[in-house]
Amino acid sequence: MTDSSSLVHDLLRLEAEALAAIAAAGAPAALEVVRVEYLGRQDGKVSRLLRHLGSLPVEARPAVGAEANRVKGVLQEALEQRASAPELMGPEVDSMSAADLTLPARQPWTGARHPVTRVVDEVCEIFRALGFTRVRGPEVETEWYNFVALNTPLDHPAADEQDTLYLDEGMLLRSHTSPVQIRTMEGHDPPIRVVAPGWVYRRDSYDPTHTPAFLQLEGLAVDEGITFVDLKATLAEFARRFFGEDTQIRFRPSFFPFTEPSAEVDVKRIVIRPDGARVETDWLEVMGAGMVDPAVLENVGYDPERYTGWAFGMGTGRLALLRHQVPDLRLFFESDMRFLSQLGGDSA
Ligand code: 2NM
Repeated sequence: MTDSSSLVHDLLRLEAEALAAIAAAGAPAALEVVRVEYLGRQDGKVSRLLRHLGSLPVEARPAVGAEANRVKGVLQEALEQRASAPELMGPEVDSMSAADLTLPARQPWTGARHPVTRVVDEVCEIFRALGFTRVRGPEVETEWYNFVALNTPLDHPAADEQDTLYLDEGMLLRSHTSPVQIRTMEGHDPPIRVVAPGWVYRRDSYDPTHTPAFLQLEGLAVDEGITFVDLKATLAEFARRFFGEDTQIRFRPSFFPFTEPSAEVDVKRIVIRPDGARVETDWLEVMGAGMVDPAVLENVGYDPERYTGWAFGMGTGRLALLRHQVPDLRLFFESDMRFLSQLGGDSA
């Protein structure tokens, strides 16, 4: 039969031995070896010693068990303390203490408006200064608002299922923001001066110059005595404010069902090259425009003998491409911060 005092004596000897081994461990791996040697569940020295507990008289067991638990607690505590000793914390700590605390702090993350959103806001701001109100309308539309009211018969190619995304029951995803102009004219008498930015949808490819959804921006002015001269002067002023004072515009004849006459509008810009040289760009197409067809005015209940108007429409992603000299519209959809942050921008 084992004697309880000799068991306690052995425990105290193990405790002292283990504490010395812990203090001597010079690396995390060495410390782990010490832990397993003394506190290992199966084969640790403390566990092995306690196997003799069963051969003690029953009344002697609690005191020895309590002493064993105390020793385990002391060793556990000593292991943890040693593990956090600076010389055991590894090379990360060494390089941290060598960190250059005079380096500037990292910039905290700040959000910013998307480059295309910035273009939309800028264009709206230019037109606001010229007396135009920003308006919006639904993205799910009827054939009437998207086509028929705009003098576009449903057998016109634009209304084809090849080009337009149809929903159930005669509803569709608007293919331009012109329905907003129709709704505005229905709800208000002239004078009208509005810009309508918003998402529009087409059955289109996804490539450098096309995306099946894009942020379009259309403008409309209707009043007594409005002429093509007002259209040219307004768009020329817009181009100068958006692209720069030296920007020129030109009109080329075109066709839209809702305007007559109609034009494509090109801009020619002066860009300053990195070496400081001022160079002219080619003529670049930026929008379509024209005098609102009298049939459209009639469809919203205006008297086309009394009122005339003009309208224009542009893809704002294309404007953002020109502004930042980016070659591919898809970059604006792919939310790659490495790209977006290169285009600068404010926090908003
Ligand atoms: C364009 C080009 C030309 C346009 C016409 C109208 C409305 F409603 F007044 F008839 N809204 N937008 C228009 C005219 C749009 O986009 C290329």
